[in-house]
Amino acid sequence: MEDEKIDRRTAIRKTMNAGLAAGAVASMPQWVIPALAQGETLVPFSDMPEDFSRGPALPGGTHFLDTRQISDFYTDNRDFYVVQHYGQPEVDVDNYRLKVTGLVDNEREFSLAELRNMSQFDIDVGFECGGNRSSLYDGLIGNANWRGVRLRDILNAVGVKPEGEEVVFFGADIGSEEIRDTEVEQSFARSLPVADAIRDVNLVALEMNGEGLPLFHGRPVRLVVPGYYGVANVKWLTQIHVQDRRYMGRFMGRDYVTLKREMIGDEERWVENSVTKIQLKSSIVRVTRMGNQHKITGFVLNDGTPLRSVEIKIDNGPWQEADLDSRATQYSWKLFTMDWNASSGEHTLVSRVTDADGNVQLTEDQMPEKVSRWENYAQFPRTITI
Ligand SMILES: Nc1nc2c(c(=O)[nH]1)N[C@H]1C(S)=C(S)[C@@H](COP(=O)(O)O)O[C@H]1N2
Ligand SMILES: [Mo]
Repeated sequence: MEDEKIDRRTAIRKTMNAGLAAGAVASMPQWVIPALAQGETLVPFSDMPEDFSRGPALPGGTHFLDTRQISDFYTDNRDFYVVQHYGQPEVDVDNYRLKVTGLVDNEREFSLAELRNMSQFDIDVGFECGGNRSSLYDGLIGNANWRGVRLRDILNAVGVKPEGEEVVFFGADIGSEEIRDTEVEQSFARSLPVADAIRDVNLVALEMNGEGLPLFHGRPVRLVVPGYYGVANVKWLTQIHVQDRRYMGRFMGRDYVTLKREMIGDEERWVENSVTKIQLKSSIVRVTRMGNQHKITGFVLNDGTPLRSVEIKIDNGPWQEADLDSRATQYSWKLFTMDWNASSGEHTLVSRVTDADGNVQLTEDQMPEKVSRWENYAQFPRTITI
């Protein structure tokens, strides 16, 4: 078991470094985003300060990726973005228990050993914070291989009662919230309707890219809900509770709530929605140069709906189809590239993604009127001087 773990870790590391490994070309997938090749340079965007750098992830802090540096399909665990709202609790791993309570046939607790002994499943999942945005050059983002127990297997092991409607996931982190004039201690928590919770891709994750979950990412256990914004992926998961009504805690009912203007029948109204499924989005993050040849790289995130195309427009030219990374899977991020014979001067580059249902990524002008900071998925034009 330990050996198997190390093998997996090495295998994932190997793919992470594939761009650097000389002899590995034959066994590589058709196309892999390489790290900077010899003689290749990063071309600075002119819409971004040159010294836009970020330090390493630090205890308690927020960390974002410098998206210009994205060069691997899997984000290194030490560089995966970090966001949390009530600090980073150190869960006692030896005495860890995942409690499952509420409208179930058998309330019970799972130790880490018990979780490890259940059937394990792994899946590539990329996500961004619901508050990711162009002023951060989309840095609150990452893509990893997650491994653990299917949430469905845990729910089946306890038996959800027919009157169970909603599954609530509580983290070990606790913060103080003021509601009107009353201070209350609340755990970070999110919920899913039972019908969404039993999707077979939802994971109670124990590992990230072949290693036990790092502290910053929820050690020892976190929820991963593929196709959803980061906020759904409850870190430091300690309790799952089934109830017969909607859960209305801060991160479902008040915060991570998008407020936008919509037509409700024939009335224009301000409407709230919880931040849940990732909206169709693409973004250009990197331009490299090798000799006279330029290459544009970007990412796509969405809710897992298959894609029809990713296109790039340069200045006022036509939309041209980009190449998708062949390692992309349904819920991973999808990196794309396009070769570009750039002329010298100032250029504007923008990407747009279209899904198989015909939804086209919106321009900033087409976005709904929105006053909240969440769900920023408009096309993002970048400027660059060649
Ligand atoms: N327990 C707990 N889980 C949490 C949070 C939190 O504050 N506490 N923040 C959420 C938010 S808003 C995001 S964007 C993701 C970030 O996950 P990461 O730090 O592993 O990238 O974790 C989610 N899970
Ligand atoms: Mo977030």
